[in-house]
Amino acid sequence: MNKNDTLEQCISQLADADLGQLIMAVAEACCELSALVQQGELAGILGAAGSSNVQGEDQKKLDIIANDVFLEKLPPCGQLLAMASEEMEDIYPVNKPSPEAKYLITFDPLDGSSNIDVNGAVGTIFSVLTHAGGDVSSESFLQPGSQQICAGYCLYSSATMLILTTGDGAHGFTLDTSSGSFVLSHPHMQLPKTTTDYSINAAYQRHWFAPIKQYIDECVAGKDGVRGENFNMRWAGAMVGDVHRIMCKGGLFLYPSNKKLASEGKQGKLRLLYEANPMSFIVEQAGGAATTGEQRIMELQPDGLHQRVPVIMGSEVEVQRVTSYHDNSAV
Ligand code: P6P
Repeated sequence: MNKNDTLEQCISQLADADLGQLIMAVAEACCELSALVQQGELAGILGAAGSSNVQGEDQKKLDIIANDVFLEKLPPCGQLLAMASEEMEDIYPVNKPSPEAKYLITFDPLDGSSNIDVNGAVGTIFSVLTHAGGDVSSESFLQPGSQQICAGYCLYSSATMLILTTGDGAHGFTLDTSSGSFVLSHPHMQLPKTTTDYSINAAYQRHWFAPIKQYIDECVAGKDGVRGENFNMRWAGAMVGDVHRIMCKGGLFLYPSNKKLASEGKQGKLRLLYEANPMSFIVEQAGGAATTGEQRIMELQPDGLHQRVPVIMGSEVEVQRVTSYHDNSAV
């Protein structure tokens, strides 16, 4: 693969013919979503849909439109057995098992949709699994993240970028709007091992458990505290925006469990199958790390399509530090 090659020119080096066809179908859906997002209100896509999803979250019009684009663009590729989405309670069967139809895809069609009405960063996150055989059910999707064969996100921001891994590095493609092709702009992305940038929603400070409170307090204390250096905080309100910044310059993304979520019976806010696992695969392929604070995210055995988990991911040294604070508090 050479910089400025198109995704079409690179795909055969990233995937076999069947997976390559599925990836190209995902890229086509992302290209269509990018055009819609760029249109904003002119396309009549802003605002609430007046409905809520399985998570009990108010849906934006574009949440539903984005989900529909994926349901339209992906099945014709022929390789999919079924789809699972943040926006759908149950799986969406596509094809019967066959030599070609062997993949399962999970996706968050529009991550960070609360940003859409304020022209903030939004994105799509997806993850591809192979089916172990037999009838397809929601149970078929409950595979550890280490079983993923492909993961990616598309960030609709000042540029539209598709970041993709099939297990041989994480590669960034920028959408050339004049040709409609994704172009290899960031081959073999690598995360710095250390960082002084962190991303967390500080409004939940009073709900944090001790390890997170200790870590953030030390960052805020800066060079006057035990860390001996100053830190900076960014919070995009969209995982794809925060994780992409970290993919480009390093950093630590934290959406930890907290006392408020625990009181609601939730282990975290972000969903394992279509947010934490794909982003963990990408970040690890770029030399970063991803844990719940206590264990590697991609080793978790999922127990439900919409399971939520705590997420600490990014520059390896800082992930290890936060994880060590959890270990110490556990003793
Ligand atoms: P909060 C978007 O709704 C999302 O799922 C992630 O993309 C983002 O990082 C997080 O939730 C934002 O959560 O609690 O800050 O609104």
